[in-house]
Amino acid sequence: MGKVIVMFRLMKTKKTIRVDRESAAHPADLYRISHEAQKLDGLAAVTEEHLAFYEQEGYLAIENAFTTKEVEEAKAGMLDLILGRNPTFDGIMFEAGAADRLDQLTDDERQDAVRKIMRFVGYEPRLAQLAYHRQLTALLTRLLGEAPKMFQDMGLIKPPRIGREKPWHQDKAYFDFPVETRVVGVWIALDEATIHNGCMHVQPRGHRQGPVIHFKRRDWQICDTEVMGKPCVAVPLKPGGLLLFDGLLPHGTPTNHSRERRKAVQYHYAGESAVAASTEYRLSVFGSEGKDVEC
Ligand SMILES: O=C(O)CCC(=O)C(=O)O
Repeated sequence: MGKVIVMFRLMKTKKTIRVDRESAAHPADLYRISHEAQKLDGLAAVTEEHLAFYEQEGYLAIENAFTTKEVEEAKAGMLDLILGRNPTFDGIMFEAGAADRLDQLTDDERQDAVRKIMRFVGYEPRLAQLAYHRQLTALLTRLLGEAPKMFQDMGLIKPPRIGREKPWHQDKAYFDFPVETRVVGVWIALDEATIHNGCMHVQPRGHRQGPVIHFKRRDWQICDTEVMGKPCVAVPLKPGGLLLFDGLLPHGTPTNHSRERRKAVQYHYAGESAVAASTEYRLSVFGSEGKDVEC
């Protein structure tokens, strides 16, 4: 999410926090599903045929990519950051609805007040171990044609009932890379991600149309009318499952109206030789309203 951030100063602690601003509800049929994604079992199951599927469709879903232990450790690491156990870490963005009562929240309530966590890998080895996992690195090397360089790490939380939509977008609209530079997103479920609590939804083959102009509406996003009626694949995943997706693949997640938490982490990788482009270039490709946005 981009400049829809407000700084908020807590009275009690005098600490400045980042809060995501409220946004309107999405149209009810914006995430109407054509079908659910087929999933592989484990990172070792990926064959050349599956890589061809990724090229064609723009995504690949894999259950059991990480063990229960790895997932539990990652969740514990994320919780420590949320609960402020690392005082030097300030990459947390809270939900707007909770901003005025943050210093009164219990630990449980506090984790349900978080919208996202950013740039944590340098602070939390239990989250870094997913990003640099040996088998994942090997798979990314096959997809990128060279060793991967991770350039974005983000924890995405949809708290029960108030977890908001991330509207349809292409991740490359947020990253300053030439459009032809290969970018792979890896979205990892830490809680079970279901159709009811806001799992990923992708537009299969949508990466092949190239860049789509984005607008600042509920977020920095593709217009609803551009997406409506196009094929939509839901990608529910068990904890430890992951979705690989092309940097140009339109995707989004609906509101969490359920009682279930949905925690995920997302890492983005380019090849180690990739060279960044300018923000002016990115805006000329994806639309001029996208200055200073972050996905
Ligand atoms: O996990 C989510 O809700 C959406 C994540 C996403 O698509 C993004 O931040 O780019």
